Amino acid sequence: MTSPIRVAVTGAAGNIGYAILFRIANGDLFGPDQPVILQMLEIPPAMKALEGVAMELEDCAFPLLQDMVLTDDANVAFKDVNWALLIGARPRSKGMERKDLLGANGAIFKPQGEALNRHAASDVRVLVVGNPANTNCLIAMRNAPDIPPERFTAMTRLDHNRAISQLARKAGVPVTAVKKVTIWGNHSSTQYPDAYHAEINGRPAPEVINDDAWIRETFIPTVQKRGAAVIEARGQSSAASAANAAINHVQSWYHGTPPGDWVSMAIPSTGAYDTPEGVIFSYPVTIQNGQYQVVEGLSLSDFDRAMLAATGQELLEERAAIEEMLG
Ligand code: NAX
Repeated sequence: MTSPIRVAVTGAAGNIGYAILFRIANGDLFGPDQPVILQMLEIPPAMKALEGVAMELEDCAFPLLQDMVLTDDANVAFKDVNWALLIGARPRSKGMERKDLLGANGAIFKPQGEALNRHAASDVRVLVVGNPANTNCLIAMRNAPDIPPERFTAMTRLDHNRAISQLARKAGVPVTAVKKVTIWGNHSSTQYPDAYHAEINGRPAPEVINDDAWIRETFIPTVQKRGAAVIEARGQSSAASAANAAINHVQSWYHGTPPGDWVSMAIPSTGAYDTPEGVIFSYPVTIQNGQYQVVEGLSLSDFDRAMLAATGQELLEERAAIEEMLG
């Protein structure tokens, strides 16, 4: 039998955890022939809830779920893991400044980076979902010096999927007609959802949409603020769509991207398109054989450049706020 892939999920008893674990156990990441072992990390007060989630996983009798580990110790959760989905994070509480939020999360992602460095399998790949995702990812990466930095990524796939849906709806086409959408920069409201390099039914999206004011005044802010709009409507932050995007991110990394399209991934900055070095920046990437590559040769307008500069600047400011945690 194929040997199992070990997947760590942190924040496993949280909302996204509850939406993602069943899909992983069902085989959504690696296909119907690949067994998995779930290694679930929580904080002590959430261990009882995690036991309940594990009972439900057991009650599904998933054929591919070979084993489960439930723990509040990152050293146990990351033992021999091939994939680490870092979802658990400290939410912003009332009156908390951004610097305090960054610091509180640094206190989570520094030790998790160290534990990954000590215990993960040599092929480990990491996806950070917990916010502020890019900077949390930077902290984990910098505290795991023995793991190649390119194995650390943060999630902008939810924003990417949101952008596809908005463009499809505006153009009156199925989502499958929309390709080459990009989310640039930070997973925050400074992100740049780029419709200018996208295609709809093989034609440039701006030509098909033919409404530049809509792109600038409706599309971009709608995607940037969609998370807040979901909270406003649902009373809770995006969970099933975030879990779905995390599944998509890993699927793309594992299986590759199809010809004629790309995906958005926040990765260690390559400096491409004049982006700042030393941060985790979201780019358009194509993926083959588990290796991603930033799409080259896109011509950027002054508007594109200004948007990239703004989100890059925010990432530099976030980094400055947690500099002492960078190992
Ligand atoms: P929840 O508050 O429902 O769950 C978080 C879970 O993490 C809790 O069960 C908590 O006990 C656990 N946790 C906290 N500290 C931990 C630690 N040190 N080790 C292990 N577990 C720990 O939040 P949920 O809705 O699941 O969201 C999780 C994170 O995803 C949040 O930071 C959220 O902001 C972020 N998101 C990121 C998105 C993205 O696109 N990158 C989109 C969705 C989501 O907002």
